[in-house]
Amino acid sequence: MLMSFRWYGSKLDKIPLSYIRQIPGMKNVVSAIYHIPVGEVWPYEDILAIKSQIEAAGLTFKTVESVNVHEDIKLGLPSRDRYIENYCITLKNLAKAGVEVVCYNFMPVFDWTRTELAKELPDGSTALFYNEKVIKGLEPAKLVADMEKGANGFELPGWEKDRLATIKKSFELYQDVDEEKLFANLKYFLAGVIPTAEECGIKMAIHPDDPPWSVFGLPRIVTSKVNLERIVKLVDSPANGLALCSGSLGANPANNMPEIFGHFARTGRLHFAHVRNIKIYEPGVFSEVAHKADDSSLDMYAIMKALYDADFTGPLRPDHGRMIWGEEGMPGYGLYDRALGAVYLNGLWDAIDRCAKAPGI
Ligand SMILES: [Mn+2]
Repeated sequence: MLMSFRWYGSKLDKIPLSYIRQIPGMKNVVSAIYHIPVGEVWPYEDILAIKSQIEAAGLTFKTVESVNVHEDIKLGLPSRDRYIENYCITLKNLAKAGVEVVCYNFMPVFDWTRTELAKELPDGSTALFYNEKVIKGLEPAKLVADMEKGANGFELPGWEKDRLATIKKSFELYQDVDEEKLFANLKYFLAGVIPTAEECGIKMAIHPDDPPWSVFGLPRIVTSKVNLERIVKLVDSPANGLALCSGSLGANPANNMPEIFGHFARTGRLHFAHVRNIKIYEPGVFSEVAHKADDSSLDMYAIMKALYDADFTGPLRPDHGRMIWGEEGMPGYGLYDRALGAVYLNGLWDAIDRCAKAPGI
């Protein structure tokens, strides 16, 4: 696996690349072009600019998260063809710059959703928190306002202002889109982009819905192993793969994360891994916790072992971290706890590797 760290570019991210470089075992940066509106082409020069910044810091830029999918594609509107064409040009530009994996998601209207961005944990750290009961009594517009208020002045990924400006209208448009329609729209998108991805050597990686169930009555389909199997077969190509995220899919205890990671890694459809821990308090109520958490719901060792046993060589990153040691950063994306997460995962990997190669020592 290629240990990676998400970075939002020098304008949006206050963490310098030189600090990321100092995380033991850190190799690769996961980033994106943030100033181009969703649906428009990412210029090759802009991709080269961020790549050269990253490489100057001694890291590689092989993974993009995310090239967002325009809402018209998810809705299946006639204008989608233009956006799919643009998406293909962006893929070609990324491939030309050496990018190998492109992550995206297919969640209607909202990206990842939480009801609290700084829930205090028993040790005094804060973490992202989700409570389905709170969502049920909330207007979507209020959730958007709460997310913005709790973001410490950062624009949260997936919660960009232009995306949310038309939220009311978006809800109206989704009245006619159920899960089957969303599957059909995803298939149309994949049929449009996968041939280009194949041709230029890009691996497409769809991120699970977070949380992996319907929010505000909107359809969500990237939620379970059964649906993931269906998605990789919509267009049956090795370029059509997954970005599995333990903290997203794992919020539903019915999803056996080590088994799912192992299965898709073995079948060559796992292109990107997000590994983090959560604690489920009751169905639909969970918080993110440290990677090493004695009181948690996911087995980090079993996930890493499944990836190791499947010879997973793709990028892997710690996902959302807690806020610790007084750090004031973008919720979920501070330096300290994500760095601890990376080191913990590297430690597990090294130990698994050592045991496999020299058992008994
Ligand atoms: Mn993730």
